[in-house]
Amino acid sequence: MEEAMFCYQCEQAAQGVGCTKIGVCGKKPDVAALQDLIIWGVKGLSWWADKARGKGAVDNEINVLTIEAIFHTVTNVDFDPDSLAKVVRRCAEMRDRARKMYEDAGGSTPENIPDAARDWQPPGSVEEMVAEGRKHPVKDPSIDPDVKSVMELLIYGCKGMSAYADHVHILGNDDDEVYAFIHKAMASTLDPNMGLMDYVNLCMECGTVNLKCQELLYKGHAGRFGTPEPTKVNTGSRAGKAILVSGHDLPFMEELLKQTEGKGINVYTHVEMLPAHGYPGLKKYSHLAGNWGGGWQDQYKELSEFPGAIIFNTNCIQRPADVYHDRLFTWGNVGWPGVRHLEDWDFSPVIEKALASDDWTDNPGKELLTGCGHNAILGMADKVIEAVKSGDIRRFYVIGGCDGAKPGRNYYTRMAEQLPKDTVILTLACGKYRMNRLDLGDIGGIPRLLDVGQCNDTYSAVQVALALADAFDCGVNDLPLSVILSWYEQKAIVCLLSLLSLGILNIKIGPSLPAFVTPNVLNFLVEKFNVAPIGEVEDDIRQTLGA
Ligand code: SF4
Ligand code: SF3
Repeated sequence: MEEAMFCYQCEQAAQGVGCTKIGVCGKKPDVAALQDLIIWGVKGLSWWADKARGKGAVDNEINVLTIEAIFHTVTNVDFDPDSLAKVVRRCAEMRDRARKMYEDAGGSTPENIPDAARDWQPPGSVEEMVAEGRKHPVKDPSIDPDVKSVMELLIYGCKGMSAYADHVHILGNDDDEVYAFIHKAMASTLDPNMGLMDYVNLCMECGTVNLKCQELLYKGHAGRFGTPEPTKVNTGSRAGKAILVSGHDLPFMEELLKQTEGKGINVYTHVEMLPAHGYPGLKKYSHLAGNWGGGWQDQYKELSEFPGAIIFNTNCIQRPADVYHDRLFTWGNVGWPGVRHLEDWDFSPVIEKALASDDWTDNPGKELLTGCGHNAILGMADKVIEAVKSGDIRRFYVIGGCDGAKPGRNYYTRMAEQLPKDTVILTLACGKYRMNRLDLGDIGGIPRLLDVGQCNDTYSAVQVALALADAFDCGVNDLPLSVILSWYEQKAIVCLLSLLSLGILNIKIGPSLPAFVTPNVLNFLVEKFNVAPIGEVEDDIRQTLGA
């Protein structure tokens, strides 16, 4: 029977192979086809943009559309066919513009223009566009499976990096190096002469450029909101009107805090917005009231308990419950059919909805610690180094990444609970919700659980590792440090590529391995980087402690 769709880009891929009827994430076949068409369109426009850049011609509108278009295809971002159809049209427009830019810069008509880069125009209706998208599926039996596997790894790395690049762009901190790489990488997937090792090398470069992108983001945030500092965040509620913000975008949070100031509305963070509380320029707003809920996969229940307006500025959105559907908004690249989308920076519809919604009650909850980025950790470097030398700290664990619905993800909670008391855990991204309510205590005043920040703060965790390696005059792989990742979507993939590009060995990945990685590619990763799937908690603790 013909498959209605095929997608295997995230950890939830059905049966560990791929979603073929409907996405486990809720993605329907029409949305899958439109996202495939967007990726095809991006490949085509990147082909010309890459050539034009070779002639010294760059266009920021093309750059920005590229990353936005790709971001629309990241897991749990855009489920709205109308919104995706608009992106398809923009891709075709920008492809023509990139071609013209190349020709205006003196480029001659190349031979063998790939189909994706030709002057294909999107049909008028969404249905016709869906039919067109089905002609450009992810599966391509004409490509060797191992080559295809690494090619998809590269595309998913670009997806993750595009999400970060979008935040960088919103902050106004863009750098052409990031756009140039994404154009080069996406164009390379149209080149029949590319071999396995060419894509492997591009994957490593993707990891390197992503660290640069995350550095731009870190510096952009710190420049605008100050350096994050350790901050306790309440997980309960305050009396009054309420808005809940989900996603990752911090300038969005600042603007919302400004627009809600003095209106009797408390603003709460959800999932990856938690680290917002650690930035001086955001926590100064007294109505930034607290953090609500656990991992994104629990939103159906937890958002149902939230009385006010709710807005998603990036992933991870899921099918909304009826009880909050009319109080839900999306912004930026996020979309859900029938949910009101805000195009710009005027948040008055959300504010009006919050004011018209029920009040919340005063009910203080447990406190979580966030804001422990490299500046905070290195601020106590002497203490940390002394604790390592004296044996009070035996080992550091980076345990983080994406959260998700699989029952096996309780591995990360049990790991945090069972690690010996002379170990310190650095956590980041939404995977932290598997452990951030545990009381793990401290070692001589150093908290045993340090929340480094959002997934993009992989950059910050890397700075800690590099500084420790420097202090102990050794390589990162010689440090008493283990990295245990949880993955779900494509941002985790690019973070993994960044760690591999630094030569970090022995990373453990769970809860399951990517469906798009073939056995041969997995063998390669094992041989070169000793990457391994997570095992039993007790065995993994014993093994990492060398006990
Ligand atoms: Fe399936 Fe994940 Fe693709 Fe959604 S994003 S369709 S869950 S593989
Ligand atoms: Fe989480 Fe969706 Fe990946 Fe920024 S919010 S990490 S899964």
